[in-house]
Amino acid sequence: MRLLAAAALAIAAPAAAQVGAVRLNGVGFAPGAPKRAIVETTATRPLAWQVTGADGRVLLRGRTVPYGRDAASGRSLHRADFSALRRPGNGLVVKVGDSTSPRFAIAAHPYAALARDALAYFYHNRAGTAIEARLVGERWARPAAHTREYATCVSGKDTRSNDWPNCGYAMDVTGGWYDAGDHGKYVVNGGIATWTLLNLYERLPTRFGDNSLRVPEANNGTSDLLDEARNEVEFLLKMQVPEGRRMRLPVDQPDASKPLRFSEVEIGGMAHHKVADRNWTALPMRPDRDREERVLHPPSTAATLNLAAVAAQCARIWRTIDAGFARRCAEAADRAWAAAERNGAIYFVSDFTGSGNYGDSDLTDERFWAAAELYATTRDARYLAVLQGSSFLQQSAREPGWPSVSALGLVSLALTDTPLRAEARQRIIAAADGWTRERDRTGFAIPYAGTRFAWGSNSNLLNRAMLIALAYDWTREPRYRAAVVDVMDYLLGRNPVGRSYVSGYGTDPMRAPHHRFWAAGIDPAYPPPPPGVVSGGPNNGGSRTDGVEGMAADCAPMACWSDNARAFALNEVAINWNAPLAWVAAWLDATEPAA
Ligand code: 9MR
Repeated sequence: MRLLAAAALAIAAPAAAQVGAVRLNGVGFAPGAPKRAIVETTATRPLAWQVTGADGRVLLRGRTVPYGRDAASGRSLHRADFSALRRPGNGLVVKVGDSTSPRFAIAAHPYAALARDALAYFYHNRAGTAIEARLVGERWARPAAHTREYATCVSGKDTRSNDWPNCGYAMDVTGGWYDAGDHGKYVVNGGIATWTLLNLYERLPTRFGDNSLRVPEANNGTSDLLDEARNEVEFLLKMQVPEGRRMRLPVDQPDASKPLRFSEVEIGGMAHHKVADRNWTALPMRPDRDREERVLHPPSTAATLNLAAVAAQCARIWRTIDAGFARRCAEAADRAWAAAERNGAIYFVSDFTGSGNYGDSDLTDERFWAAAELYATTRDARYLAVLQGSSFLQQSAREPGWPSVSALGLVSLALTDTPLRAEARQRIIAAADGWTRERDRTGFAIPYAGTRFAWGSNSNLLNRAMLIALAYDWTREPRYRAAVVDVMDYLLGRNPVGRSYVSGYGTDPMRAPHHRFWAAGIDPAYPPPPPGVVSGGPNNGGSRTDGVEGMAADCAPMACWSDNARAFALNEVAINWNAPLAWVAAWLDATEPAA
């Protein structure tokens, strides 16, 4: 006992070599928010820290709390908690021994600008329309691209030698957003990204009103956030197959590696999985210079259920804003749901080159999500029956992501006035509890305790943060809001790489994303990324990251990242990643605690 107490009391004056980097959020902190730095050090006893102002004056002192070795980052760590410092200031630093953190600020509303910039991502990436200098500035302006996108189905042998028939028609699928660094437009990823923006509107309906964002629709009397989201909803609606069409497709064959058997299916009401270039285009590539043929890929049940879900959400939101559009969405949702019930197992199993795959062999969560949106919008008992029989209502919410969307349905049930509201909230709160407990088991204090950093790992954290934020809304438990701040702290510099993953914000921000137009990292004639764009983040998924310049071959899981424009598996940007960044930044801004 006595020994322990003595050790806890001793504050070592650290030898210089003992203390490595001091990591923190380089944007800074709201006055009333929790404020933490992570110190890389093998010291076993607490170390003295101090926060100093721009003039060198010491504003607060304390001692670190040793954490020990952290598996994900491969570092030994301490934490310094300076939450007690509330007075606004700029140019502050945390010092531990001879190590000094990057500069940061304490100021009200540190996330206001980031939320707007993160939303600007979507206008920048619109297809089919010119990106205007008056809205984005000269360097990011570009001519309209893919302006008359009439596409027919890709046919013939794919890379696995399955022979795909043509669908026999062409459709106008102009518009929407490009997915990511590539110019593909994928319904499943468009689905989750649009849902996230629309959900942000449902959570904060007055936050991004008319004239709040830099979009061409400003001054039309409608929320700019809705204007932006509608651009993609219109595209998703265009991807729906007209009634009466038939096509030969593989039915109930989720295993893409096996040779496929085709049979004739009535596909009216389904959604095509994607439209994209026939071949991968070069990097860089301003989109209007793309000369590849644009091809539709076959309809899939996954895309159809995504369309049903988002169109149902659209019908509910636009009911009082644009009744005609809301009706169009409602009809599309009905038709998509009916088509998915008829064709419940048309998996996306073709494998043509030129675009990402977005295949998914488990569609139970997509069906749950679509039923939840339709129920939240219509209160029709047939959707209730689907929901009540579903395991997703019986277990903690799962981390949302493009292949795993059940939580999106839970959120919509939790935010609308239905008999399932209380139950849905409980499932989200249970998940938030689990993730905040994970947070307590990690050296960098993030709500993910694993050592597998998947493709787009930053978006997984943001999606967790979004659900944890909702748990805070319903409980007002400070630890939930603190965990959301932790995710932003991590993204903006409090990580073992010591960089911010968001362009233009935080500590030494990301500069060279994998993006065909924001390609200054490859060709200086192209622009750098605009501010507010989040990198996919660390990915320790084996061969995908081998040989990436600037990254150690033996990188610790959380450090497998490089600011490298060719490293698409870890430094790409994407609509479904920037959407939760915007959501979380806007939410933090709107729920700022009193100083
Ligand atoms: O985000 C997707 C990730 O979950 C997958 O593991 C990866 C490989 O299939 O694909 C990612 O999505 C990419 C898509 O296929 C094409 N456009 C860029 C997307 C982001 O990298």
